[in-house]
Amino acid sequence: MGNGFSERSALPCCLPSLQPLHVVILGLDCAGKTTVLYRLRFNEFVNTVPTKGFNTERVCVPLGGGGGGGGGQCWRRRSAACRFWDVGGQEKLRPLWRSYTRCADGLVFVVDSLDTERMEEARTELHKITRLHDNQGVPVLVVANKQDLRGALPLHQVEQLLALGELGAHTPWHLVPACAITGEGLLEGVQRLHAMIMKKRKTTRQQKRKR
Ligand code: G3D
Ligand code: MG
Repeated sequence: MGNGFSERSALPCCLPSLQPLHVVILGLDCAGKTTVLYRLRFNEFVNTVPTKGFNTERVCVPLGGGGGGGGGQCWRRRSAACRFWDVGGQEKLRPLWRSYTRCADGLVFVVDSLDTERMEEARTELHKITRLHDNQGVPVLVVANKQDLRGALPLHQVEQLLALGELGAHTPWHLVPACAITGEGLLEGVQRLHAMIMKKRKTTRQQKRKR
């Protein structure tokens, strides 16, 4: 089932004046980052071309709460405004990632679950970006994309190959299986990312109060 959010993006709880969360979508080239972005924004598959710079979209993410999550609209449904930045993943563009993640509330790291050859490269980039001083503690949603394809690695193998357990206690993460073509897994994933961001904000506030 597709899980796009555009239909709900006109909800009154997503007022334009609210500061949207700053979420950066990273990953190797061809992992499916731009497909993820447009699926989130337009609730449909959009044909992509290789990203030279970046794409950005504001998306209203429904936070559910009404159970089920499908079906008709609920005008009281909570939602969160997010500005997603999709940054080119080619090797020569990766040094630019850090300038997009500097003020990030959350990261989405997309991997091609079929591309076993480049899993190690993906792991290196993921660990490099999360270790940067500015990104310490920033929650990460890892999207194991292209699960619709035969031969896609199962979740536990993606977790192992990306060494997610070594991200460190300071980096909250969540791994979700997904298909950006249909949107499967994306809503659940982004909702988990939102929950991690809110949890982190709460603990930061509590720590500040204690000081
Ligand atoms: P990128 O932005 O990370 O570089 P893109 O990647 O979003 O441009 O996607 C790269 C290719 O992967 C595209 O195909 C796109 O349609 C495909 N793709 C993205 N997500 C999925 C998915 O979940 N399943 C499948 N089967 N394909 C996916 P082309 O053919 O245009 O190169
Ligand atoms: Mg792209």
